[in-house]
Amino acid sequence: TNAFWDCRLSAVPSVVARCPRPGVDKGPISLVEAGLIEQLADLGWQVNFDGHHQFEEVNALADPPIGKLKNPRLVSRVTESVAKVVGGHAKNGELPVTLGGDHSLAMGTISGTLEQYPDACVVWIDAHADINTVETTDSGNIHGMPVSFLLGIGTSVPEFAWVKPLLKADRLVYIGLRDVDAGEKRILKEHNIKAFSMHEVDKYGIGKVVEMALDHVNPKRDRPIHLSFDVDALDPSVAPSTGTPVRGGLTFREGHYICEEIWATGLLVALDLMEVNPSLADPASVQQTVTIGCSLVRSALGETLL
Ligand code: 5AB
Ligand code: MN
Ligand code: MN
Ligand code: MN
Repeated sequence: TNAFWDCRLSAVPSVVARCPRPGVDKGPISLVEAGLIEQLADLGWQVNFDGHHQFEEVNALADPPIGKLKNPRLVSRVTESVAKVVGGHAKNGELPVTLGGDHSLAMGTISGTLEQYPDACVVWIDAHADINTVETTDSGNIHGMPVSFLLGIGTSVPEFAWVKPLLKADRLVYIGLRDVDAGEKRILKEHNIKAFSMHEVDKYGIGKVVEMALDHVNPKRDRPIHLSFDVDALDPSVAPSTGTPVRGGLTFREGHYICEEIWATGLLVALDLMEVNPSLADPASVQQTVTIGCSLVRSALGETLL
């Protein structure tokens, strides 16, 4: 079973200069400081901590926007190096856990996973679809775009030529959406991408939604799973310290249930826990968010209630 795998915990920060919310790079290390590595060791994992990647040298690059895209060179360099690190760990049979940080990092983590497991599917838990293209993005924030790069849709940006379109639209499923831009809605329809918004969570309950999501991307339950969990999928009352909170999100239990069910498949090969930003909120809210970040990771890595 997966329980014997090594766990390579790869804490990768975000792109400090990229967004108007500079603190997101402190997210990863705060989970480690809160004891995540010891907690995973208690679950039986042998954890190798890659360290806190700072990418200062890349931060010093002159990086004017390309079109609307903010800090494109920095994001490209960082995510490309993350792709190599994650791909390398996957190749060793380790299970890479990437703590972010900006969700643009998923361009790297998912590229790394698909390089090693070409038939893997992606379960994307988020308030947002993160599927804007060069054409549709309004903010120019690349954390709102990684999925389009992975799918190879929209005009390609030479700076991101390293990203191969390895993800197929039918290998991707979303849960938790509630703040999807108009252009993104068009893309989801056009490419027939399966998404369970909070409306479906309300209607069917989280148990049925996770089952339907897995039936879509993994009907025979034989494909490796990459779980990319944006903490803003949770309701801001549950996880307040994040850059783009949206009300009406998943409860504490719904978030953990998703992680527990993915673990129970025995198919998890990579995990991202993204967008924890301890610089955004009062100390109690930060502590609450970091604690929940740790418990989501534990649930995805085999912690059970009984
Ligand atoms: B996150 C927005 N769609 O493109 C955009 O937190 C928000 O990784 C993106 O999900 C949110 O800027 C990105 C308005
Ligand atoms: Mn989000
Ligand atoms: Mn996201
Ligand atoms: Mn966010």
